Amino acid sequence: MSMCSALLTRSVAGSCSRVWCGVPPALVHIRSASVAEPGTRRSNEEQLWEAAGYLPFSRAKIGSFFQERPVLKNPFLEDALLRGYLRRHLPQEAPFSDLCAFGERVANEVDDWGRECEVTPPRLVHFDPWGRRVDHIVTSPAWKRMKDLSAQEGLVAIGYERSFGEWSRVYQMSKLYIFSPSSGLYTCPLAMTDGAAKVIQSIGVSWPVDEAYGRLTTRQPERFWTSGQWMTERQGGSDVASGTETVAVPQTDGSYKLHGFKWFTSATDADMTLTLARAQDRTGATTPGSRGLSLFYGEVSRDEDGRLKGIEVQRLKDKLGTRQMPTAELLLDGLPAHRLSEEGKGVASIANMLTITRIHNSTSAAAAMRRVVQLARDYATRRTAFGKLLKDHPLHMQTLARMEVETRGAFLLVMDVCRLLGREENGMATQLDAHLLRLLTPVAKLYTGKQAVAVVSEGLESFGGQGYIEDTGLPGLLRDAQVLSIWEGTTNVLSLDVLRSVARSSGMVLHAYFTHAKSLLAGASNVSSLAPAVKAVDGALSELEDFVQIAATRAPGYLELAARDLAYSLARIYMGALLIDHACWKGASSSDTYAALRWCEHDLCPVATKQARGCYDLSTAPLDAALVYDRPVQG
Ligand code: MFK
Repeated sequence: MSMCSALLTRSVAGSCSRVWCGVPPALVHIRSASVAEPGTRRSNEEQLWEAAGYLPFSRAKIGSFFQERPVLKNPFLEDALLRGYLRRHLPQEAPFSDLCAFGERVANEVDDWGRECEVTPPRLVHFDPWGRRVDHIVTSPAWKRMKDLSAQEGLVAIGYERSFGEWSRVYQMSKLYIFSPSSGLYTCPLAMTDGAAKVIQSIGVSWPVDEAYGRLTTRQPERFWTSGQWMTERQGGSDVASGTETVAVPQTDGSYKLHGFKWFTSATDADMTLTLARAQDRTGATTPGSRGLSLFYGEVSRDEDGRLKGIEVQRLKDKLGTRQMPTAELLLDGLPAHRLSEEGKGVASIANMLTITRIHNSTSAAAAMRRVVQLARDYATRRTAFGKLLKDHPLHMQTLARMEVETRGAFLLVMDVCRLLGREENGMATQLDAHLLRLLTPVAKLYTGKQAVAVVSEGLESFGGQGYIEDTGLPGLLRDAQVLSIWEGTTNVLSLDVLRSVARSSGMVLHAYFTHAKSLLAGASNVSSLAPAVKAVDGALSELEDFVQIAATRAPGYLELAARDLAYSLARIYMGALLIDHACWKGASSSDTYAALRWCEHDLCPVATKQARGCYDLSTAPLDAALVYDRPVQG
C-alpha cells in the first residue's frame, strides 16, 4: 500500500463527518405551551385523553418522525474523480495529505463558518456616533476567519510558490474546489487576489507593487492582502471600453488621483485594487474607447481621522445571492493611484486578471455541482418514500447519475484549463498549449456557469420541499450559482470572446483545438466499451470542422449568431474527449467509462444541428426580433 493510500485509508476510518443542515445550532429553545410545568394541574380532559393513550393536537405529540439531514463528509475523500485525476497526473503524493486534511477541516469546521457568513451578511456603517463619515463595511467574524484560513492554507500562495511545477495550478484549484461551496463566497476575493498577483507578475514585481505582490501571495495571515477588481461602472459591465468614465488626474510626483464611480465592486473590504481609468493629458482631455483606458493600482487606506482616502462607499448592493460578501458602489474622489500599464493598454493588461478570475469562476461552478451531488446522494440513503429509500428508486438514481455526468464533464474541463495554465506559467507550454488556454478559458467559464445553475437547481429538487427551505442552507447554493454565468463576462460576452480569440489568432486556436481533441481520442481507438462514445465525438469533430469551413465564407453576422452554439459545441466535444481519455487511464473505473458513454448522448455539436436548420441565416435576426416584440417583420 502506498504512503498516500495508507493515509487515505486511515483518514477514511478516522474521519468524522458533520450533519449538513446549513444552520448553526439553535440559540433559543421554544418551549411547548401545552406541556405542564412541574406542579401545574392538568385538566380532566387532558388526563382522560392521556389515559386513552393519545392526545390529538397536543404540541407534545407532533409525531416522532423527523427526516434525517444530509451529512457533509470530507469532500476530498468523497470525490473519486478528483482523487483519480490527481493520482493519474500529479508526480508527487505530497498534495494528497494536504487535500485530505483540508477536506476534513472543510467538513468539520469551515462549512459552519460559510453558513455564518450567509446568516450574518455584511453591513455598511456610514457615520460614527458623532456624525463623522467613516464608511465601515462590517463583516462577520467568520468572514475574517476565512481570510486567515486562506492565507494559512495557501489558497493563493500555492499558485505562486510553484512547488509542484506545472501541476501547481491543478493542486491550488483542487483545494479551492473543495473549499468553494463552504467558503461563504470567500473564493470571490481570492479569485481577484490571484488575478491581481498574476497581473503584477506579468507587468513586473517592482515598485510600487512589490510590497503588494508579497502580501497577495503570502501564507502569513497578518500580512495577507486581498485585492479588488473595479471594472464595472454605471454605463455597464460588459462594454468596458465605452462604459468607463473614471478619469486619472496626473500628479506632479508621477502618481495619479482617480475620480469616478464604480458601480459594482465585489469583496469591497479589499486592501487594494486594480482598476481602469482614462488618464488626462496636459489639457485635461481623455481618449474615448478602449485606446484611452489604462490600468491603475490603488491602495485602500484611511487617514488619521479614520476616513477612507479618496473613496466614499455609497451603498452595499442588495443581491439575489452572494449575500455573504460585500458588494458596493464606490465614489472615487481622488483615490491615490499608480499607473501600471502603458497608456491605452488597460484592457489588454487586465486581461490576465480576467483569465485567472474566469478560471476561478469555472472551478467554483464545478465545485457547486459536486457539492449538490454529494449532498443529494447522501440524502438518498436516508430518505424513504413510497416504501423504499430514494437510492432504490431507479428514476431518482437516473436523475442523480445525469447530474454526476455533468459534474464530471465540468470537472475535467476545468482541470484541463488549470493544467494548461500551469504549463504556461512554468515555461513548458507549447504554442498549441497557449492557443488552447486562450480558447478554453472563456469556453469553460461560459459552459460551466450555465451547467452549475441547471445542476444545482436539479439538486435542490432532489430534496423535495426541503430543497426550497431557506434554513436548510440549500437555496443559497442555487442563488450563489446564478451569479456564475453573469459576472466575469456573461455567456454571450464570452461567446464573443471565443470569436475574438479565433480572429486574433487567425484561426490557430481552432487548429490547436482539433489537434488536441483528436489526440485525446487516440488512446481509446481499441477500447470496444468506449466505441460509441469515440464515434460520437469523432463525428461531432467532423461536423464542427465542416461548420467552421462554411462559416468562414459567410458574413460576420452569421458567426455572431452562431457564437453561443459554437462555444457550446466546443465545450461538449472537448468534455466528451476528456471523459473518454480519462476512462482509458489504467486506474479508471467502470463508472468512468459509463460517464463517457452517457456524456456522448448529448447533442455534441449543436452549432451543426442548428446550422442545418438555417438558424443563423440572415433572415433569422429580424425574425427573432419580431418574435420577441411580437410585431410584423420590419422592411
Ligand atoms: C468564484 C470566483 C468568482 C470571481 C469573482 C469576481 C468578482 C468580480 C466581479 C466583476 O468584477 S465582474 C466584471 C468583470 N468584467 C468583465 O468580465 C468584462 C466583460 N467584458 C469583456 O470581457 C469584454 O470582452 C472586454 C472588456 C474585454 C472587451 O473590451 P474591448 O476594449 O472592446 O476589447 P478589444 O478592443 O477587443 O481588446 C482590447 C485588448 O484586450 C486587445 O489586446 P491588444 O490591444 O493587445 O490588441 C485584446 O486582444 C485584449 N483582450 C480582450 N479580451 C481578452 C484579451 N486578451 C486576452 N484574453 C481576453 N479574454
